[in-house]
Amino acid sequence: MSARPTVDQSALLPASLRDDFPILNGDVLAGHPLVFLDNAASTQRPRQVIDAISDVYQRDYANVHRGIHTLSERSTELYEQARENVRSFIGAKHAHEVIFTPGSTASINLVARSWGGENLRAGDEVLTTVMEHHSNLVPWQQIAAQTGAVLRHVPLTDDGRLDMGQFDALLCERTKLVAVASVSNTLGTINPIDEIARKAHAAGAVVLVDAAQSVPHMATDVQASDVDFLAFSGHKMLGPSGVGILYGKESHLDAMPPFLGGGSMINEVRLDSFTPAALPAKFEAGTPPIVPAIGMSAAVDYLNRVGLEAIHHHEQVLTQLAYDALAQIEGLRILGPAPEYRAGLISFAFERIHAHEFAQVLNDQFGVAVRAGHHCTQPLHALLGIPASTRASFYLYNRPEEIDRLIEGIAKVQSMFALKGRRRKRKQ
Ligand code: C6P
Repeated sequence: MSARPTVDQSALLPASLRDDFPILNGDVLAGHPLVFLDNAASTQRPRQVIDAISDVYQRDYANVHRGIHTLSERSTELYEQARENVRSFIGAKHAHEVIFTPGSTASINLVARSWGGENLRAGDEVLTTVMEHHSNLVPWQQIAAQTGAVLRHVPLTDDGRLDMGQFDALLCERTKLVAVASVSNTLGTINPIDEIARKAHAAGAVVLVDAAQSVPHMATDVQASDVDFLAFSGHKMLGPSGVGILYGKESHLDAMPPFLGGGSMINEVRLDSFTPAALPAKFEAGTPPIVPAIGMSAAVDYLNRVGLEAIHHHEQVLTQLAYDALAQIEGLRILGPAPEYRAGLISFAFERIHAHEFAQVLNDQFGVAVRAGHHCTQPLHALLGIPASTRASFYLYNRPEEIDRLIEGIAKVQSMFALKGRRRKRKQ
């Protein structure tokens, strides 16, 4: 089955981009070239990022902000340049509003513990949504249990978008913080962050955006969107694992207590007390993710060269192709809204085949790597009435031919399972 004729493909990025990614060209799965459609979990790295990492270790590595020797100065300079690069990438006002963390999860926990611990009282409300990743649910549950704050959840419309009527109804003077994903990692839904921030601020609430699934794929401007906090991960945007970002407005970060204590985050330590360092060091206790941050900066350079607009358009084409083809498959349920409301990922479920079994065969026999499971959105899956789903997620290096491989694989795996089912019935 070919999905291709229906969609205008002129917005696709050049296929030659793939040459930058050694893993896409070097590896073979199940005798087939690798079709990597698990980019929402983690992306692959271009040679430019791999080289940047290798170069630091070979030429410039030492701990940062500690030594006065040449290598420490060099690695400090690269580390701080990385911060400045990320600042400009997300449109932040100051480089010290960019905190390096181990990833989105760590960034959200930092805000929940530090901002939440300081600002939430019994009866205050944190408004989040039913489509959140566990990383934007559990930290709020934990701090709510400690402070007596109450969690509220914005429900979905029938087609898997945020019910903004309910958002308006739930937002009230008790709401102290709104925590929402810019893109759902399961439904693919793009949420109206600017509108949410505007309304939340009008109600006196602070806004945290879990941008793990949007920063890698579409242009971000934290000042234009007027968000208070933004969290994302390097490994989902061509960078290394082990590094992520917490963006926070200076006024919030300045007023928040340090989250972790230790080296680097202090101004002065006495035996029984300390004074915290200024931003951003206040939130970067211990040795930070030095080389991952420098690698992430190289990933930012790569994304800037290709262009976030172009990447978004490329993914829209792939998503439309996949959606049109998946929608024709009998017994397959697409989760989430129509392509115009979604980013570059599609989760789906089968009536009679478990997602894990399905994804395993798709990988082992057809070389197509997708994710199966609850994607760390168990409450959302429970609401949808399914234990798990299969997810195909796209990035700048994916091609229409790979969507064809996915669709062909699905058809074949479905007929394999149907045959197995018939045999089992005959035996009974
Ligand atoms: N989602 C997925 O397969 P970390 O693991 O800290 O880098 O990112 C956590 C996270 C937070 N928010 C959203 C919306 C996410 O999608 C993720 C990571 C991966 O969907 C791994 S569970």
